[in-house]
Amino acid sequence: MTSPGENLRINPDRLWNSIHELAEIGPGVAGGSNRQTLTDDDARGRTLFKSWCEGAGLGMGLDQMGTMFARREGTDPSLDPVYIGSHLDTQPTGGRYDGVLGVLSGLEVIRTLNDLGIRTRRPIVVVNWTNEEGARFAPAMLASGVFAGVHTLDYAYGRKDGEGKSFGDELRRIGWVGDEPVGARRMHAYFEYHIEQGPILEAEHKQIGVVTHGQGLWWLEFTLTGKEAHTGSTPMRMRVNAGLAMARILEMVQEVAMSEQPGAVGGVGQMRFSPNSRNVLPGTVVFTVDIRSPEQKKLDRMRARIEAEAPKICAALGVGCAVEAVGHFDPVTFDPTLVARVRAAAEKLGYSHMDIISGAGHDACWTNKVAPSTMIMCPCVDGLSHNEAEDISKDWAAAGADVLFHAVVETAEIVE
Ligand code: HGY
Ligand code: MN
Ligand code: MN
Repeated sequence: MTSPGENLRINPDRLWNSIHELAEIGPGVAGGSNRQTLTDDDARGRTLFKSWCEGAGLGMGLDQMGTMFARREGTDPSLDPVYIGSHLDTQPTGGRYDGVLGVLSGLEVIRTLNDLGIRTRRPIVVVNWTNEEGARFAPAMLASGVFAGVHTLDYAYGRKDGEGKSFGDELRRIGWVGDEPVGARRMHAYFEYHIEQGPILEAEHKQIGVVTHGQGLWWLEFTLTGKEAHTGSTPMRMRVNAGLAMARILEMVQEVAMSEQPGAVGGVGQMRFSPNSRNVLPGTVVFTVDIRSPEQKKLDRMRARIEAEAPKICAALGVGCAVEAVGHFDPVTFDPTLVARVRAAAEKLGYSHMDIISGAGHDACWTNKVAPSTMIMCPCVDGLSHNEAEDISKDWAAAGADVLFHAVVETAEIVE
């Protein structure tokens, strides 16, 4: 298999400029991004990405979940393509690089191949997966989950946001529903390049993360039922306090995660009080517990303990307790052959690297169920992500994109 010469590199300025041009669409309030899935800003970002892909000579496919597939032909169109993907949707207070770096680095690989006039046997496809974040519509990685056969299309279309709008209606509203059946495509290999979203690579002074595994995850949505009452005139002994129950459950989740160290995390990022009035004890409290571990046994043990303890906490306060798993994937082992190819590319290019486990979930966690998949990571400043202050350097961005270029082109097989 011919490898691209080690002198071949992507164009860092073009990649960097594309990232920051896209960041103008759906800007946050503090320099980051708020381009939530299926919003008008998401639609505008899709349109810009499509225009760039067409400018690079790519044909655009669109499936029924709105996932975008930009294809560069190979010399043998009968061969299964090599895919490069990630996501363009962001958190409400997200950074400029989460997801975007991977999709636009995929486009940069194509642009560089075009510049160099390199042809590959296999087609190469760049993917923008719909709703990776799961911020507006749970669960995360929804479109790649349907693609991998984990969720049905009906389930996905029925997911609702905090205002009761459904995924299907919103996808139709922004005009990005495709005809292509979801999951019909066959992938020879899938690569995802992403910021680490954690502190390890920066602390270890490594430019490249060779991702061997991904943490598993449970999202447990609790609905606690208390009694709405006046916060001033209701005696403490008469209260049915769902807010207090939530606080005690959060404390218990912290204790469960700490008891499983190292290699376990647990916390809550979202909660809703109803009626959410400052002088009314909540009748209902809804919140999602997010627990993760690279070890299946730890992950399952944490879930079991939390689901056993929470009802006891609620019962002691007379609070009703219901729980629903609204997101899950098992710990992931990425394809060893592709992992080795990423590591070899980093070595060939002279970039410092280390093996790493992905702390965050990614679409690669689902594609890994249907095709050989792996990931590449670059450091991020202070390990910060899902925060508008998320930051990386251009050099970090470019190094990972170079490794992506070499690993993908080698897998797609250069035609002399
Ligand atoms: O939740 C995650 O790990 C990803 O950011 N969707
Ligand atoms: Mn992401
Ligand atoms: Mn994210």
